[in-house]
Amino acid sequence: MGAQTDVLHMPHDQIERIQLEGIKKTVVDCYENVPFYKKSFDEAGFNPYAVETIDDLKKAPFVTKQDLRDNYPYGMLARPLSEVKEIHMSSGTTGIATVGAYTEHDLKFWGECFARGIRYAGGGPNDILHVCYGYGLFTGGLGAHYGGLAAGCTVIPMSSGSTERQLRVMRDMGSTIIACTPSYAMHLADVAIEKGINPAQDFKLRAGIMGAEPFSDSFRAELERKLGIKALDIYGLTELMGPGVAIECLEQDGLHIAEDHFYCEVIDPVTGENLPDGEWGELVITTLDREASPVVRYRTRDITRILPDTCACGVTHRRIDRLHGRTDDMLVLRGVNVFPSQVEDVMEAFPEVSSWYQIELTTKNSLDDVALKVEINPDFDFDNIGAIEKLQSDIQKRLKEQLLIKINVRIVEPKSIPRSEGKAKRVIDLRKGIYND
Ligand code: DLL
Repeated sequence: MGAQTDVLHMPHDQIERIQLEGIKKTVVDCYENVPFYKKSFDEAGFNPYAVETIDDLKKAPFVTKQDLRDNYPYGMLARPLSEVKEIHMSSGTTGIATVGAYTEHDLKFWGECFARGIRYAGGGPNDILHVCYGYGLFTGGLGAHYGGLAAGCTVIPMSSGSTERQLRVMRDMGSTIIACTPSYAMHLADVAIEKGINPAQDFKLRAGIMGAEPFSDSFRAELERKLGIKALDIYGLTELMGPGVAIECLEQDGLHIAEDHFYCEVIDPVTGENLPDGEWGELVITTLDREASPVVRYRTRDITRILPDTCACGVTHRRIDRLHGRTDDMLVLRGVNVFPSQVEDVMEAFPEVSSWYQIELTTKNSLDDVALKVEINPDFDFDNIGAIEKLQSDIQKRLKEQLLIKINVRIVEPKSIPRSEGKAKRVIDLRKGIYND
């Protein structure tokens, strides 16, 4: 067993000891080196030198994305710039970026965390990792790249886009593991099939490390079938580290948190109270050994739960459930709360439609108007107007029954919803005149 393997299988009380040490170090580091934390800890009456148990962390105030934005560009750094070797950024709808900075140590453990996903998939030096996450400020491309190197793979740094070239390289080079967003993977599979290729047979792919956006179980099953792979879900975010904060193993029963680097809590998003394991709420994360961008109790807005049982694979690190969406993805439509994933769940019951959909929100007579465009499956006849109309009304009825709101359903032709090379745009909110991302 190598050092990485040991860490993954160590008894949980040993992991907790590492976590307590990491928490103690991080809160003091933040207090002493980041003026924002000095102020916020003092205001909340939180004494970083008095942390004696993991539970003491719960006395620390939360940090939000807005706090990070307010301190753009370098205000949250805990190390001098001379020690920062790489910077990533994400920009949300407001355009103000959040910054994730990395020292050499931070980059090293990032790669090791992503590499765990490759190892969970049974991968290693004999694998060819085809990275088609975007390279650049987005953390997907380089995170997967460092992971591939750390796992000893041969890495093909494709970045996203140029779909036909991706397919050619994948076939010629014999890529075995693919790393990209699930929606782009589906697009790759569909284009391949259209060109008469059967990726499950003609390619050597056997695993995918996919994340950056939510994808339903049925979407995953379709992807696995079309590409002939096991698709493992990977979670991460620019503010914390990029991909690798938590990753699924082959059990596909929740994502193992890299618990030697991150401490996770789940809170009630409204009251901020901690929730017991097993209950759904907002994920809050504290870094344990991040040097350049340490974060204490970061409110991710991502909705999940900590799975209470242990995993059959033998890895002892606790797991979060697959993400259902974000608190800010929640649509409030005529007073009813709806997540796009709930709409997706309803559609799973209709084999006539594909996984490609888009929700469009507009305002009509001062009221929210919700339209759902969903592509017909290429196997079904789009020209049979009677059948299409019946299908539209059946889906509409089911949505009304299950979500209690009226959604105007329109079945559209295959490939009429724009494909994305990165994260899919599932919701277009014309009420605000901007794209939701
Ligand atoms: O999406 C990092 C990443 C790259 C993760 C590649 C996985 C693979 P951001 O662009 O900062 O970073 O977006 C972070 O994306 O807060 C979640 O809302 C969402 N997200 C990330 N991974 C998943 C996932 C990257 N596996 C935001 N399932 C997060 C669902 C995910 N949502």
